[in-house]
Amino acid sequence: MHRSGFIAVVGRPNVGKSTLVNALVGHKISIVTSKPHTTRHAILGVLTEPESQMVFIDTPGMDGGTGRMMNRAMNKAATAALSSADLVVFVVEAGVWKDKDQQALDQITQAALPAVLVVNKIDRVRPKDKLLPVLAEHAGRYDFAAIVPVSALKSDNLTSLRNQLVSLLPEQEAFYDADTITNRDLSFRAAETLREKLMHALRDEVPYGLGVEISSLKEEHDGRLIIDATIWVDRESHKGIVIGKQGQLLKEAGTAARQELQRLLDRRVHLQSHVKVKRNWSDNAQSIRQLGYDGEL
Ligand SMILES: Nc1nc2c(ncn2[C@@H]2O[C@H](COP(=O)(O)OP(=O)(O)OP(=O)(O)O)[C@@H](O)[C@H]2O)c(=O)[nH]1
Ligand SMILES: [Mg+2]
Repeated sequence: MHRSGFIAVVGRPNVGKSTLVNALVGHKISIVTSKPHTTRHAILGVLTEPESQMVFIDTPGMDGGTGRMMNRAMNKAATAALSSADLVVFVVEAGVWKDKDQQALDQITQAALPAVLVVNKIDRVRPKDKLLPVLAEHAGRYDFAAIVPVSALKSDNLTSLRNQLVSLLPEQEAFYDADTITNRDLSFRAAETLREKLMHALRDEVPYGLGVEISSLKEEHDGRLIIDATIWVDRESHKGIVIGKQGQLLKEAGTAARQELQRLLDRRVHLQSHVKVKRNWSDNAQSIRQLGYDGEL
């Protein structure tokens, strides 16, 4: 008996969806930062086991989708993931319930899909018996197939979650080869890795106005990857901030990205990046497509 299917991982921004997908798949599929609105695309993470294949769809945090075109596209990507899923993993933070959690749940309710509620970040709950009333309260919110407390960060209770998810998938063949872990190519992963390091280093509104485009990616005969990245900022004043004093910030983020890509891809990487002002790119359909959007805008 073989089970497989698509599992949409949804929830409001910053609850730990990407951390969870990475931990379940056992590879870094999606970037993670402490800031909300980190994930901007639907990204597949595939976990293949002898008797199952779980295809997780990591999604941008749902927040109602108003504002700039980029933000609307992010919300559409999350909604679209629901329409192609067999099962939903709805992620919330232990002890927190915000309007945006309710809005995300409203979308799941509309889609009428089987859903597992994952109560994440339980490592922050002390003493542990504080969790019980929290879980009981969630049970009344939807007819969840299961409610599973976890810590994605500490990999706590993930085996139990994985087993419960598999049991809820249809009996069918695998969709992907056993060695496929994501649907995203090298360019996308390189751009995302650099964006993660920049987001870590930057504060205030600067991280949200960043776009990273890979202008060229070449493989040398010796296996080395030569990557050219263009970092978009949407304001002139942000350019200097991204570059940093004597180019320090950009240099450090670039080095961190290069080192991580080398580890991830197990090959030498040469990464060069420069910053370009592209006013209002996040409200421009062509620019958003250039960053890898293939869905409806
Ligand atoms: N303490 C704790 N922190 C966690 C846990 N899971 C995720 N985090 C942290 O929560 C923050 C957000 O994590 P992400 O995985 O980027 O969250 P997300 O839901 O994908 O966020 P968006 O992509 O912005 O919607 C990061 O600082 C993570 O380290 C957890 O189990 N415990
Ligand atoms: Mg994310």
